[in-house]
Amino acid sequence: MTTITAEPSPLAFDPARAALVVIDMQRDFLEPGGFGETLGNDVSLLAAAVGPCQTALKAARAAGMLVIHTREGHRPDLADAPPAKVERGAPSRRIGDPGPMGRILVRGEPGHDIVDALAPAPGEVVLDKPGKGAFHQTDLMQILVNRGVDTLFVAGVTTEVCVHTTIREGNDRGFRCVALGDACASYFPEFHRVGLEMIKAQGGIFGWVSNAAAFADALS
Ligand code: C5J
Repeated sequence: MTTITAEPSPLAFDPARAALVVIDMQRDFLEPGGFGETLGNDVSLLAAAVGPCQTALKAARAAGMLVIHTREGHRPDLADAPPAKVERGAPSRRIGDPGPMGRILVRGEPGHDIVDALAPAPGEVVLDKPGKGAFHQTDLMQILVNRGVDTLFVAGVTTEVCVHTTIREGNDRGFRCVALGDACASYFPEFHRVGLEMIKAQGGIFGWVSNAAAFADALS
């Protein structure tokens, strides 16, 4: 067992029963020309999470912890993309439309890849998900049960969308969920700040908030 400094309280955990889940650090969200930019966002705001994600990945790999990378995206025929998602809003390009990094948010396209700086290592789980939450329509629960995982450290983008949804899903499924705050980012700095506040409020209503350096310290 080891203990991580976190809010609202320190958390003791067994690294052998924990996983690092890195959410959607894909070119489609972090680089110009992808899904994030089609929605009118300044994608450069997400770059702040890359260094802390590298710190967390290095620590988890050194500790032999289960590492899971997720990717949000859809089948090329969009059969798994709800029309309510595809038709929403007024993006410059819709899901499935061609863009400079291939078709927007479609599996197998360059934009769907994880950014080079955070490329999965051999043997790490890469989990494709059609929704915002990593448990929705994926085999994540089975993977975690098979490994006896009880604690999730969650990093990635965006804080208030896919990170939040995954932490809420994980909490309801009985996992202790810890957001590594500086390893998460949002197109909306205020949403990032408040998103982290929401997790740890009320005694940790659905989890804990820590940071990448504290995660590395706990594993050293
Ligand atoms: C969004 C995500 N923001 N990965 N996806 O649409 O948070």
